[in-house]
Amino acid sequence: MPTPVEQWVEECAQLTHPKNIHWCDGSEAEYQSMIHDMLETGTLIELNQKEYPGCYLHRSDPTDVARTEHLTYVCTGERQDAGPNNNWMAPAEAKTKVGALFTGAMQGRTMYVVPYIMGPVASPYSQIGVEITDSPYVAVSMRIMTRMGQAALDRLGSSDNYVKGLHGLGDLSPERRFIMHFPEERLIWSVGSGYGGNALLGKKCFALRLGSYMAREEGWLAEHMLVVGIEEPSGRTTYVAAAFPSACGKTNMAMLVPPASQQGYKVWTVGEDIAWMTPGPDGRLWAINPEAGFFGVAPGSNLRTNPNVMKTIRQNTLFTNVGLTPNNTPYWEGMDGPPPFEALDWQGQPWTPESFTKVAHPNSRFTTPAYQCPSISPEWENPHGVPISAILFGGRRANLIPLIYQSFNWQHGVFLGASMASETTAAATGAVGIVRRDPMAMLPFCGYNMGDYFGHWLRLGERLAQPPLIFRVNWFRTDEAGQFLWPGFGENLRVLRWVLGRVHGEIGAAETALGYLPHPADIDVTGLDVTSAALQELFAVDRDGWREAVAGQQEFFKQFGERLPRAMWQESESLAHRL
Ligand code: O2Y
Ligand code: MN
Repeated sequence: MPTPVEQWVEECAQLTHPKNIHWCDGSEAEYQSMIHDMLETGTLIELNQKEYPGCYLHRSDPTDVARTEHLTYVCTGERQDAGPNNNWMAPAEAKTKVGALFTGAMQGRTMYVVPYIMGPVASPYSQIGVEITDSPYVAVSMRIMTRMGQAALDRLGSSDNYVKGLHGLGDLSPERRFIMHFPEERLIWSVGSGYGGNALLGKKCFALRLGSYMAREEGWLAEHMLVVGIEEPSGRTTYVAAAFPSACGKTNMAMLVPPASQQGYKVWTVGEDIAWMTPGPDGRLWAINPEAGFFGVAPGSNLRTNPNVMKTIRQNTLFTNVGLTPNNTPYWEGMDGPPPFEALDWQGQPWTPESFTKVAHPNSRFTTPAYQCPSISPEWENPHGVPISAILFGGRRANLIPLIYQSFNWQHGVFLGASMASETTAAATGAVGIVRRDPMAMLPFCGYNMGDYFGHWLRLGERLAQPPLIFRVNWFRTDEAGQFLWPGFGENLRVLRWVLGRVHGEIGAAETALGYLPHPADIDVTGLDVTSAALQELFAVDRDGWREAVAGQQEFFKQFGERLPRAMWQESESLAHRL
């Protein structure tokens, strides 16, 4: 009698007609054999094994270089359940449309069956997925990013409780590319892309879109958040989760290196992109990192911005769409040292520093095992997770939003997350400085109506006897000349110390219209080039600017109609009243 997963694999094979089927066991021998095959076909290029042992370069199709939100759908029975935050298609229509693209699509190719666990192998909070793919690059990437192979099959046994993901490269044409989520069936169909979030289905598709849907049904949170443990000189470690949209320094904060002035502090990385958080029996919120690797953006990474990541990626790493030096080492804009005199760009074309093109694609990536990170937390695989004492909601805002402030309570904190917005950077969109609403950094990743999502956050808070404190942060305030008012990077630890002081009831605050703001004297700026005038500005409340902002927030909220919890509207009204 076939198990449910064997039955589903057979159905997918009937649809896609692969030449053969390979069930991945996740072993080192299997990984090496797949790497060997990809070197033969040119899918991978071997990098300098002396300098980058176990590292390879992959070049994707030039039209397939990033997640494609306009081709990403949530296919619920009712359109309203996907909400205005998602593209929607009726499940039957989606199955017909995309089923046609899968029909016979794996002819002459190997179908890889990739069983995987999201979360530590033995954690009660972990979940199982199976991705079927015709891309060996996706299969080996999944081995880095998840706990992949036999352990997942052993845990699954004959159960039907897993997320199904069918992925096919198709012809890689954006015209025939679709990333479809069927949350009511715990099913993902992705065709026409071999890149990142579109193809590594455990990451954004499962851990966030389906994850958020499952989390609402089951009473937990699937969030686009890093998690760090901050150890103080006393030895006390406090865990903090933080949500930031793209290009706000999330990876850098997850691997923050305390500057020399902050001796005795240590930041431990639990996760750098996604957190699954569940109320524990003790009334605290417990977080696991569902991933086992980092799929980080390469350009801008260097020993100054993120020394930990630079050490992590020196071995066993797949690089995608970076440049290649004559010494067969990876190269990207912003890497340490002078640029090479000549190189190959991300498409394999000759490049010199005089070229007017980029050597690496702005969204070029490294896929690297988390355990290699020098700052990885000793608790990162604790099956019970880590207890979260504070949640930060951040964004990139040149004006208005103070460096940090604390919400009055959980409900007000949910409002701070729901009203989050961030300015775009050139790397992300080509347009600079446009304010985009991105509640809790989840706009592209919430797998259901965001009005209901805010309601789920509110209800979950009621179950927490010791809820985390919630803060809003903004490392990116500038003066009239466009100069940053705050140095950022490792110096952000000085701001995080205020968070720790609040968590442990050791530091005061000023009650303002926005929330609790630090007394400027409570932020240690010793040795920094931050004047007291700059500090005043970082904590000023621009009442006119805020009145305008509230009107913008309310416009955004209105699109959720009846699905918006009344409490969110009341919070915006209360803020308007206080201003
Ligand atoms: O473009 C992609 O496919 C990757 S996007 C990504 C990758 C790692 C972590 N976060 C993100 C994101 O868009 O938030
Ligand atoms: Mn992300």
